[in-house]
Amino acid sequence: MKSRRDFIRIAAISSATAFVGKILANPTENLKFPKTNFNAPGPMVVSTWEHGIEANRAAWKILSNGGMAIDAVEKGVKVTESDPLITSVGLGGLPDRDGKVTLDACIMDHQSNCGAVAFLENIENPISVARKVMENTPHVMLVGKGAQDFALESGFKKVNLLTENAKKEWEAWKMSSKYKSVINIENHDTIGMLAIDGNGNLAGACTTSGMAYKMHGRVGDSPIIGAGLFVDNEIGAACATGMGEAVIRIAGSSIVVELMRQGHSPQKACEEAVKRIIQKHKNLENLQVGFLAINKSGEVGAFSVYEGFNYAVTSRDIDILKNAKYVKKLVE
Ligand code: SD4
Repeated sequence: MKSRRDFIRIAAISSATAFVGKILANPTENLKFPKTNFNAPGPMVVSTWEHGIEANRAAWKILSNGGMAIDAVEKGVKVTESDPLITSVGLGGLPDRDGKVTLDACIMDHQSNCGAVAFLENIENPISVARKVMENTPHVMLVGKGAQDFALESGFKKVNLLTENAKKEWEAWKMSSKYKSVINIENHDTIGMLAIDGNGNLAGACTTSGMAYKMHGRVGDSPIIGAGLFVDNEIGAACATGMGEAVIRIAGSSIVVELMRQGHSPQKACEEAVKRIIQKHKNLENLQVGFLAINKSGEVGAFSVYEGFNYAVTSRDIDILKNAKYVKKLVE
């Protein structure tokens, strides 16, 4: 059976075009970019998968008004977290094999400040909790009950994240699964978002409900700084999507940034990291991983093991969904 992503096209989105049209109609309206002492490329935001289109628009509102990259990425991915129809992030995410929705997220700014939460239940916007960990605690990561207690103390409300739709899917999965966690190409779609603001500063955010039907307590790469996300304001930023275990094994996003530091373009850096994943795994069945990266000049790169990975790019000039290049074709 063909997956929906087999058909995903490289396309300018028509409503997106309308949006860009609005921006281009008066490109400097509301733009208050402070002067910079280097050649900043102008604000832009990139993010993983189709849900990145909507998320980018929320981020772009901030960037195009002279806001900071860190605010843009938080605001952007919250859109995806709060959308009950997206079954791989936040509210509406598919649960673990015990029927519990557990969320992972992290955020990183241009000064290498970072915060993360993992195995967090009943909180709709884990990215904002991660930001509070970054700003209001001496730590980088809080997990499980501790993360939830911190969220509640910080004013977040408890919500039921398991929607009727996700519950139905989980119940159907239970009928055939034998309680076995299996990663496949369809059951995960993290949002990773990277932004450059008008000051030329970078930030990133990554948030997910993780692999569907995972073991209770399992944490993937997405909340791990250096694996699911890495930002180095001197060089660039990268994020990962796909099988978290494989990404962690190669310290994925930090490797992409290091490859850029050594002079590779974002595209080449993503390709090298994917190659490394392929080298480290004998069995590539269902092992989808995709990387997305930007550098300080605003160049973008993306690459995945299998076809089907796509990403959204928004700047003053474009607002599009692109297909990433890949190593392997999906077979029917
Ligand atoms: C995880 N990397 O939990 C996440 C899932 C994901 O696109 O990225 N999906 O392993």
